[in-house]
Amino acid sequence: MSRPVAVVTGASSGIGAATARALAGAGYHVVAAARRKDRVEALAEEIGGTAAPLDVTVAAAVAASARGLDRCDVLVNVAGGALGADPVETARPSDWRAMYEVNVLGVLHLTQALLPLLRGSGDGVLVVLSSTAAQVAYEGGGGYVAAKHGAHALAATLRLELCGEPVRVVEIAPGMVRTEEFALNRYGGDAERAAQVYAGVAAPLTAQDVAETVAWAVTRPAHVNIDLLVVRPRAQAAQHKVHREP
Ligand code: 8X3
Repeated sequence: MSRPVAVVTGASSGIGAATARALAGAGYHVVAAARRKDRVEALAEEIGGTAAPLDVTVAAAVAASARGLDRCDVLVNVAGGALGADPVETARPSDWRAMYEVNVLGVLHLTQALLPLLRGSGDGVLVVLSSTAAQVAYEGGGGYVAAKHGAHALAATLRLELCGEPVRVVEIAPGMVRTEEFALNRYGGDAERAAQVYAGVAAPLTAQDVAETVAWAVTRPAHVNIDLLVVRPRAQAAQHKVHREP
């Protein structure tokens, strides 16, 4: 029998790339999806998977890519991110629109394209990587918080709609994770501003920490649905409660 297939979006870096590696290590044939072709090709070669150069915000491209698959057991929606940290009063609507497109509509497009295969696998698992921003608001986080609340709502709704079918819907909500790009993208490439996010925090989570959590969740027995798993570094007790060394 062929290996089970896992599609991972956002696989060009950070949590997505780490998840692709973790699932390959767990025995999946991984389809690594992201916009940056060179990156997903290198990763696919490294892990013996398939590269899927893809923009999750383009429904037609997602559908076309899905048509090339004849099996999908696991879908992990990692593609996402934050843009800006301005208060609501002065935030850029274009940033909000872009965050909604990738964090919510991206998940919708993948879900619509792959649900038939997930269902057909007899034990499909659909994972949404949300965030602790899917649970609480914070100043300057409005657009990202709104988008991640949207991703949470999508997962919760889908779980209700699929109840009774052989598809599990898992939400993983990480708190502070230090990846090479998340904060850098949020602050438009300003490395100094990005570094402040993690200043004094002895050990934020790593992409690998989250990837291992995803791999654990999807490899539970078929009757076990990990609805929502919040994972934070020990130094972060709540969104605003972060221990920083002086
Ligand atoms: C990222 C966590 O605190 O930047 O999903 O919103 S936070």
